[in-house]
Amino acid sequence: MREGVSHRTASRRTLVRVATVVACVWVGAAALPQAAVRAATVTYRVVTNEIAAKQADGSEKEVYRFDPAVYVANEGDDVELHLYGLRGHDHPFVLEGYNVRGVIHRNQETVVRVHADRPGYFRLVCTSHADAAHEGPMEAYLIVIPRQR
Ligand SMILES: [Cu+2]
Repeated sequence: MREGVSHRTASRRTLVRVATVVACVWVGAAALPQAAVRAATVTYRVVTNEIAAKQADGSEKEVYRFDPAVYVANEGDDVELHLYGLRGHDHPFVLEGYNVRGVIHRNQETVVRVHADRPGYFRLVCTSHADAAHEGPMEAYLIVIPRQR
């Protein structure tokens, strides 16, 4: 019987402790800015790819691509793009909107880090292969989802 009483007491104590922890977390989360609660580091591993195909007239056509080419983040996240030069030689690039420029060299990794403080849709463009006339378009898309206010 004493065990039963003791058990009930322990349960009440446990309940009070759990309620206290939940209340602290709740109040703490409410006191922090939303970005601090949700922010994360989002990492994408990307390679430069080349697609070649023989055409009906016998000629060879090739294009360069970022692979994968869509990167999604929430506003407030830190984004890391690990860009590896798998195919092609140099790929100079610009991440529009964040005005980050760099070059991806063959067999090397270039890391782009941005704090996604601007929601929207931003192109990552290789300036050597920017359009169909230059074996492109070699472009990718950073999509930053706006924070709910
Ligand atoms: Cu390129």
